Amino acid sequence: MDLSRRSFLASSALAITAGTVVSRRGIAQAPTAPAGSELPLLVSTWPFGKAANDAGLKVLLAGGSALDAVEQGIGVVEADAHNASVGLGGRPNAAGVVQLDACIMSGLGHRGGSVAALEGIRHPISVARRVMETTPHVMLVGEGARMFALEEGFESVRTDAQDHERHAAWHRKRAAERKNAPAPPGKNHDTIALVVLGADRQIAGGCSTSGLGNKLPGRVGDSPILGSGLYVDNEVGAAGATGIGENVMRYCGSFMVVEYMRQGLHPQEACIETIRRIARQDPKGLDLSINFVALDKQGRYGAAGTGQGFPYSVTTRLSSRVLQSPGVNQPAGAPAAARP
Ligand code: SD4
Repeated sequence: MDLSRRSFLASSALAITAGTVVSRRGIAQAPTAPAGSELPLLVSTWPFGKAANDAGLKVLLAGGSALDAVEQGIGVVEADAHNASVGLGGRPNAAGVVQLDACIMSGLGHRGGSVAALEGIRHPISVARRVMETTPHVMLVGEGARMFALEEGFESVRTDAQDHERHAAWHRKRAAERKNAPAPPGKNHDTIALVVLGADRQIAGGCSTSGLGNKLPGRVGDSPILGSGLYVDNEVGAAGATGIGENVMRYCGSFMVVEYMRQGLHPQEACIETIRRIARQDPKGLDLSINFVALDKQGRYGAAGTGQGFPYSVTTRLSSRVLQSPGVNQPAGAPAAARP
């Protein structure tokens, strides 16, 4: 850690928001750990993560594993036709095709599986689990991932005729763009990253997204990359990311959060310190649009995002809530803003 714990806390300049406890000294305090009796603990990105948490909790209470909870919880969000950033209802790429990224990790055995740029399959998280459990590989991409899914019995939900028309439209658009400036990637992008600590203290996590809207065909973000969009370490904890993948994957963001927890930081402090470290080095500073959630083996949890932070969902045996993360909105070392 390049900042001592004390100087880190003293120099933290955080947006103080609902769900963040504020001490008398005005310093944002990390959420307290649920007591052991409140386990399992499920933490996920965004308010729509709550539906995943609630489904995952049911799986765990019925005797399922943390890994089952991750797969089935994320499956609920992937199946939600109204979700415009996860699953087949998600945002298409610049060619008008929805290409999905997902990964899953099991702390038990330190196993991982991943798929990227997968087309026409409803549950990429389940395909990722199948890659992990039935192949000697970790990651399959594009047409190979799709062929694997079909061989494994996943239903195809795309039509070649639709794809052909979309590609033709894309070529027409590209030709027009070459004369003008290329279209920027879409701004609207929200990924489900879900990390789970079972009552048996086993940890698992998963991540699923349609990625940035209007991305170039074949672009892969952070979400299916182990260590970037998700990382699970059964000795320490787990972390997941959402936001602009390019700003996470250049730094192995989720791995970094877990490593800060390994050094003793609370999950929330680990998320904050990761963002601050990236911002110190990155030419964009804090203009990164990145967010992390994390939990540790002791059942503590937290989250942080750039700017004003972001909403995330926390579920235990006793409650299921949407909280607001602190926002890291000033570079390290800047004078603290006036606090309430
Ligand atoms: C990506 N990280 O593909 C994903 C998108 C996302 O919130 O998380 N948006 O870059």
